[in-house]
Amino acid sequence: MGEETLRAQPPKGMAMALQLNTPTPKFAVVGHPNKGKSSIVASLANDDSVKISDTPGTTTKSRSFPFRVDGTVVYTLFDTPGFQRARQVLAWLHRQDVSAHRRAEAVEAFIRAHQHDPKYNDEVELLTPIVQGAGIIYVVDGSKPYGVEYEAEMEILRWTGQPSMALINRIESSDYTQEWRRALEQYFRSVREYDPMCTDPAQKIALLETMAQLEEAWTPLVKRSIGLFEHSVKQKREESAKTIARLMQNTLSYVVQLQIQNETPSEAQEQKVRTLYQNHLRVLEERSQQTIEKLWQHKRLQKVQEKLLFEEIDLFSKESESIFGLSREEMLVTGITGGAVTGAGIDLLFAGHTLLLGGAIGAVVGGVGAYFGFDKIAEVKLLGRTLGSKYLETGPMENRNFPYILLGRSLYHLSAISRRSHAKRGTAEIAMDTSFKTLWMSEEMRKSLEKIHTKFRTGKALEGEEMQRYEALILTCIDKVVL
Ligand SMILES: Nc1nc2c(ncn2[C@@H]2O[C@H](COP(=O)(O)OP(=O)(O)O)[C@@H](O)[C@H]2O)c(=O)[nH]1
Ligand SMILES: [Mg+2]
Repeated sequence: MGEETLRAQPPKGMAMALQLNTPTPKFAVVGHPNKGKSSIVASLANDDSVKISDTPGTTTKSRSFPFRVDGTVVYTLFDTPGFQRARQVLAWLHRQDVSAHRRAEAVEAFIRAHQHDPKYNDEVELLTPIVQGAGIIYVVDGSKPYGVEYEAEMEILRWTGQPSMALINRIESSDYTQEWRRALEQYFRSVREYDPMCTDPAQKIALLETMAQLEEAWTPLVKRSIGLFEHSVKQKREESAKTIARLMQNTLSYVVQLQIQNETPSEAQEQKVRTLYQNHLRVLEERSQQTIEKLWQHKRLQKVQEKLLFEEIDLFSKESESIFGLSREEMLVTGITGGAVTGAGIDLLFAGHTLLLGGAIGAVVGGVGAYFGFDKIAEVKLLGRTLGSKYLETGPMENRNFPYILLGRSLYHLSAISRRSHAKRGTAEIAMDTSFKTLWMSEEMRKSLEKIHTKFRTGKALEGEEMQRYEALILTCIDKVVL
């Protein structure tokens, strides 16, 4: 047994009472090497620290993953090494020549006899949590044909006498589910399909329902975990809405000042205040994304997100617009109908039409940045103060399109995070297409949002009730983009 198996996780408060009365349900996820056992544990435990690898034999120790909802341990999963010598183990068991009612004892005897035998390390590791009371979740790859070599594994599991079920995980696209079903149903009362890469809560809930039925004593706790899980999904959405609403308010109302000594600001000073402004908005967006990743329990992702996932959609990069998927015309329309037409707005509208005709507009309006309006996100103003100090100031955000770009990016990020399975490793390519916007942005929604964005632009904070209304609007958008 790995050290971590013994690492007690003290339950808190209400959880304590529950745990004292009923044993915490435990499930050992077992099977052949490289069939997705660790992936299933990661998905069921909402834990992206589970070791998942293409190399068979990566897991050599059983490791426990307590699944907590709001600090309450509702069940514990064991990730285990795969069977290596199932046939020899079964032969050993047969040699014990015991009758059916003593088979579980024979398995225990096997573990005792081979505790320190490296040859049977993996079998000892995987059987230990089972003989200590864990239910069995036997995992197979339904994209590979069934074979008799699995029968020794299933037979050993049957000898333990523990409640058990089988999961068919299709790693590749070929489909041998039917033949697997016929074989598995001979050994297991319930056989289900499960895809650890899919994050639809409905799939997980259906599996939990089956797990709840495995053992009567576990039913209330596992059922409770379903309730808590559903509640936590709702809570994550609400917290995400609050986080995004706060980001919007903080970004759109942000103002930065730079004190200067000279009478007329230099080009460099103006550039500096612009850079300060933009960098701060980037930091705000980054922090908001980190908050959301943490909320959705992507601990690992947090550290690598810049490099792996999101560098393509840097807030002020030219790619932002195309990734967000607003056409140039649509962006301009958003800006124009959003409120009074500003000078910059008219310029943009003009520039936009020209460019849409395919002219070399760069030379006329000063580059793509100007065209998209990002150079005019906020005017740099010179403010005089008493006693001769002068300030360069920029903010709040004037660009009418910007809020929708930022909101779109936030929703897209959230959608990607909520769909990212905890079993997923490595880089994911994410590319927003134009259809994304249509999921959450209707004309009605835009109008409601615009009323509030207009207030943000004045730089004042919203009253509590107004902010709640804004959060509710964002939650409506979230419900449309999150599974
Ligand atoms: N595409 C895909 N890959 C999977 C799936 N399940 C597992 N894998 C991959 O298969 C490999 C082995 O998975 P792992 O969970 O480590 O298997 P284990 O050895 O049984 O624990 C890893 O590269 C996983 O990313 C699946 O449902 N779909
Ligand atoms: Mg593994």
